[in-house]
Amino acid sequence: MPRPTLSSRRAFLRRSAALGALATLPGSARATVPAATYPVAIATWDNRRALAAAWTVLQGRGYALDAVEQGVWVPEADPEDHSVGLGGYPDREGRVTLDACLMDERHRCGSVAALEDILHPISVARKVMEETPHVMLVGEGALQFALEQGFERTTLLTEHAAQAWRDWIETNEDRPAINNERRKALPIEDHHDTIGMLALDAERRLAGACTTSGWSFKLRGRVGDSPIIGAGLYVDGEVGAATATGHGEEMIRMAAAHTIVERMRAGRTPQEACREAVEHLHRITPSDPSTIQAGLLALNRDGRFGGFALQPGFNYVVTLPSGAPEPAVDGTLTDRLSVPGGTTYVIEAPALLG
Ligand code: SD4
Repeated sequence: MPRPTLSSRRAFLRRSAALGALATLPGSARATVPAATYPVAIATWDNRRALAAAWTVLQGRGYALDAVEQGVWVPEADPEDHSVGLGGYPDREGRVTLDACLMDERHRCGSVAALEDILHPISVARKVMEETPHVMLVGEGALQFALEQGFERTTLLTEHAAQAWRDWIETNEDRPAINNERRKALPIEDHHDTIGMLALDAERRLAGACTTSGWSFKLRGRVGDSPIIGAGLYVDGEVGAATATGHGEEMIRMAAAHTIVERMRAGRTPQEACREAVEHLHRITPSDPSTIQAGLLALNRDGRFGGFALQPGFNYVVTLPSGAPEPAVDGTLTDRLSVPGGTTYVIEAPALLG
């Protein structure tokens, strides 16, 4: 793993010195000039290995967009992760279909939905962003584009996932449209394990990525929030970034990630913005709130972050640079790990229906 460069340590010391100087100012002046912390990376759920991969890029003073892309490669390639990429649970026809998008600090974005047979949909989304005038490609067209770009076909349905699908068919003989999710408490190990990752790099550039195999045993053709810019992910380089996990239909109907970023633009902290977005969702949803989950994360351009959920059980991971004070989190800090040049915190988000 690359070590922090001298210049990044100097930059951190400069920021710390500025903070020390502020400590001598009257309280009101201190409150108006918060010190920024960066680089920072944050991801939904306990995706610590993915975050470590992203952190390696950020530690090397790399680009936030590369960090989030390479970070989410980890669960995309992990056959034990049944919500993302290889090993993801299929739709009700037994086909693994992937949704992914990314966005940079200049409103450049790319997305794929209902993509099959490609190991890293996030990288196809990046190619859509970089190589086409479009933002989103879906289904057969997305696959054709990926193959033209040199991506190889990969079988994503593992034996475990195929068995889970066969078991599901046996226990759901009427094959209801969408009913796999638990109806009451939603434990952390529930099927909603989409990875949404946000990063702020050493140059204070923001980026985000979101990738998933979506709702297990979903109707064929169903697309969730994860590849929808503004729903599952949104980045504004001058303000902040947000991402979501949970029942995508809920995030789509309220443009969750965009809502959070706009609230940060209006002056809310990331934590306040996530809470207000969940409260708004709770107010407007036509669904029974006890049957749905929304887990929201935000990161602003100062490196401040927050997370909030509708139901208890949503956790997330964040890595801050060495020397940054331990974050005062709204929620429960459940674990703390040293990583090269930083510390990763595992946080259980507060929930509206706690
Ligand atoms: C979706 N939001 O497809 C995704 C699912 C999810 O963890 O978050 N899974 O609706």
